[in-house]
Amino acid sequence: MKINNEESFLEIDFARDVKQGLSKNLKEIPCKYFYDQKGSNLFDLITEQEEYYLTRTEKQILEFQFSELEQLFSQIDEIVEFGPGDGSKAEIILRQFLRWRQLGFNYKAVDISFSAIKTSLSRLSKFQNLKLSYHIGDFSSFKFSTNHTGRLFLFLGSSIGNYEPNQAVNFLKEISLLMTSKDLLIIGFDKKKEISKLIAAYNDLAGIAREFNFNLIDRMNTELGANFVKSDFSHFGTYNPMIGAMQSFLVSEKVQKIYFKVLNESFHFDLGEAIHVENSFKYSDKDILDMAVSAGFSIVHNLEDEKKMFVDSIWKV
Ligand code: AVJ
Repeated sequence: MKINNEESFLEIDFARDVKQGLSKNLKEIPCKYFYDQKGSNLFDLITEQEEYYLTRTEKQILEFQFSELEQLFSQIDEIVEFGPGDGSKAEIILRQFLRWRQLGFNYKAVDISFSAIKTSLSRLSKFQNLKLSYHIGDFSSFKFSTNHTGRLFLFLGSSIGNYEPNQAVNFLKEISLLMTSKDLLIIGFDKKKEISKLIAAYNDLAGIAREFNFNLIDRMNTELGANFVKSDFSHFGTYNPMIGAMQSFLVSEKVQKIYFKVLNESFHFDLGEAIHVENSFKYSDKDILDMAVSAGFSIVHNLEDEKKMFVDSIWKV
């Protein structure tokens, strides 16, 4: 496997961000810290749970609705994917591209998680005419170069849902400024739907979502020398209809102090006090249109499943 690493650097500081987040009145830790090797594997496991309909639904959309779009994608010779996960969605798209024409493509994976980059690129290394590269960092630290025509940006899985709406618009604006009329963006949105379906997706019976959240505790214990006892915290995943987002929390089950060796600092937790660890925003058709317009895009085409659970929206500048 030939992989060019042009510009990878890590612009993340777990210790600094945990210290800042736990010092707040309402404690929080940025959700990007879920994704170390173990967290990335746990996320892949979440996507296989019956209750977590998102990934399965999006793959069906890509598998069955992409084939009519040959004309639309005829210019594309480079794909940049934010958050490739295990690479299986890129694989579906690339197979379709290669059915249309046997050109050499470039594919670049951008992710916070080196583990996700390795998994996705090794999956895609079976494609012979594909030049692979990657960039490690959070999406906002990715520096775009403009010297390409016919680029397809992929931002699938409703990863956009982790951003506050105005942050999401800012990030998408940055992408739009670097796109030409020959470029396209495919962005995945999880739709607003029956609340019980949403709650179930983030509270699977096998407890994988819970384990995924608790991996943050493991990371703080091992990397920051914290003394969390996992049984003294619980996982709480709930839907907030006022903002239209699933929200995940780690909740302290008792009054306690947690000491962090690396920070040489303790943080007090009251009984029932929470650390907010994730938002996963959900979208109506109007939310999607508004976001596209605010970020300087227009919608070319919406691909959706029959039950309208999920949308892959194709945008141009
Ligand atoms: C990877 C951000 C799309 O929000 O649904 C899954 C992450 N968190 N279960 C999501 C996640 C808990 C996921 N995204």
